[in-house]
Amino acid sequence: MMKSTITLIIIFLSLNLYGGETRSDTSNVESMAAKDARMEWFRDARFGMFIHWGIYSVPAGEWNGRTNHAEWIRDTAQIPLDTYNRFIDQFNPVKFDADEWVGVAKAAGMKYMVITAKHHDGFCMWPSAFTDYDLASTSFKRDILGELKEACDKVGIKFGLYYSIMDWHHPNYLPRKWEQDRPQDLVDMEIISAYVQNQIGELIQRYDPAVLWFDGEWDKEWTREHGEDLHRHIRELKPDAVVNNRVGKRTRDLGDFGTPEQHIPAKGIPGWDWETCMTMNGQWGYNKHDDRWKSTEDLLRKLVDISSKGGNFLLNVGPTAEGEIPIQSITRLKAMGQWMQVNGESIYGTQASSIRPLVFGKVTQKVEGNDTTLYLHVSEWPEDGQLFVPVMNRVASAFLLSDRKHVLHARKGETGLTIDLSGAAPDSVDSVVVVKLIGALELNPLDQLQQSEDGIVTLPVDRAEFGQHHAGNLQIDAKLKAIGHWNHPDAFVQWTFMVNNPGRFRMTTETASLKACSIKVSLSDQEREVAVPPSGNYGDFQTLDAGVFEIKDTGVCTLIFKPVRKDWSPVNLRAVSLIPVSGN
Ligand code: FHN
Repeated sequence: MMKSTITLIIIFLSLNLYGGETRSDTSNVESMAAKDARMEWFRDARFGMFIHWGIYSVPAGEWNGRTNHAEWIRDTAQIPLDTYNRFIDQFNPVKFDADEWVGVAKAAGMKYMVITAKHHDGFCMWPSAFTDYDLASTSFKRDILGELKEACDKVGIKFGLYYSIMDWHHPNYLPRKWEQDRPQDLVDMEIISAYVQNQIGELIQRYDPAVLWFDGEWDKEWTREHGEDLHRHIRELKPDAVVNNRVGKRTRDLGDFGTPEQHIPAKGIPGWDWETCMTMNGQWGYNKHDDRWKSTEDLLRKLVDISSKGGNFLLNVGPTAEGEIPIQSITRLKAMGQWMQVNGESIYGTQASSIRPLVFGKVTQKVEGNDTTLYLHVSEWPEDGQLFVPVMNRVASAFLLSDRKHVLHARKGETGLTIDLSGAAPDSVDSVVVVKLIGALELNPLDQLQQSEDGIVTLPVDRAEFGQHHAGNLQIDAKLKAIGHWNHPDAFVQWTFMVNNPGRFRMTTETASLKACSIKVSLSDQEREVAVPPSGNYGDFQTLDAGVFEIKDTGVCTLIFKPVRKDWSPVNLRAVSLIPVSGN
């Protein structure tokens, strides 16, 4: 017999059993120092495990012959509630072993875990006092979240909970558009807001989560005010909780960190804590058919890329209904852990580096007292054994992180440091060179791209900047020595350079692409769409003449290449040249 949810909520609201005023006038403004102290572990952690697990794992992605479902299956397969609820009786994860799961995360080098306590389907993975749509209604009578929390505490991993505000089961939440059989006039977001606050209070009391990861906040009926109320409620119950930006409406001023999903912001999100969450294959929840597994190499490069931009990586696993993490996830995480064993120092507790993109790889850094340590992540071991970094500091020492006794010689030149690398790369994916600098980082002020004596301006790929934080995977393809993965039509590429001899220039570049498309080229006050004919292969480059542009004045110039959205198709790009032309 369904408990009377509405009555229960009114009771708990009046008794405030799970604490805190539902609306409090005292807004406690947290000082920057207090926030830094609260966020310190999160910023140091850099790497966590996301877990999507629920009764949606029972069908394993399959329904009526289709095999591309996952945690959204009740909606994507339009399964009526009473049919979907049969999964409750089938959910019996007898192979679930919290210590085993936490051991996988620990061995991978992960420092925190976030598991779905309640996803959009509304099913609660704990015994809740506010609904019987919960784990207590299954035949599995153990406290899954409690066992995970205990296992995390044992090994020093922070335990976090994901909670979806959107709730496809609750009678007072919006029914799905295809659910014509469900009453459409019971929607009441005040009841939902009270239900959410009561359940969050219950979760805090039962499991003391270090992170509260909200999701499903996008329906307009969940307002910013609901988010503010919930956030205030959390602060009152657990002042040190780290809360993501989806508690409200994904703004910077409500919640502690940004949550780019399935992509890495091209330039990070400066001035804000952020965390990229990503699936390991193509789905969040378990799908036994989905074999779109990212390689270990790709996952490691993503971890390094994210860390180099000052973000965290929340990497997802989708366990089976029996309670097992897929072996494909386990093998990748084990391999990542082997790299982290040797190189974790170059990830944990590091910050984004202000050094421009370098062709050999990424840079993370640590400030220790008055000095700076650079971690050069060399993914392309230079054939000439020379590693250039445009910084002007004196060097205290340089060595391989994989072998501290392997001391490296660093030469200080007019434009920066050159480190002599000897022998083969210690790691096939990412070898870390440590450079201990004296003092605060000193970038080379003349590192600006300059026009050469003969008037030519050469703009190399490793000096390109990438725009739009949701620029997808736009990046330098070190093997092709080209800008690649230019999938997102909002992503743009730009160079900033100095011109001492203005005039008229013919612009050429080298492109490789499969389909015809166009690029909008902006230079100084000119803008032009340039057709890019296909070269047939991403590795077959052809010279593209972008026409003549005039630069009227001396000073800093910016050249921007932007996709023309219509018919956009990824283009690989090599160096751009501006060659002076005489006459009109
Ligand atoms: O709809 C959810 C999805 O199922 C998954 O939980 C991701 C993970 O962050 N969040 C939402 C999609 O943005």
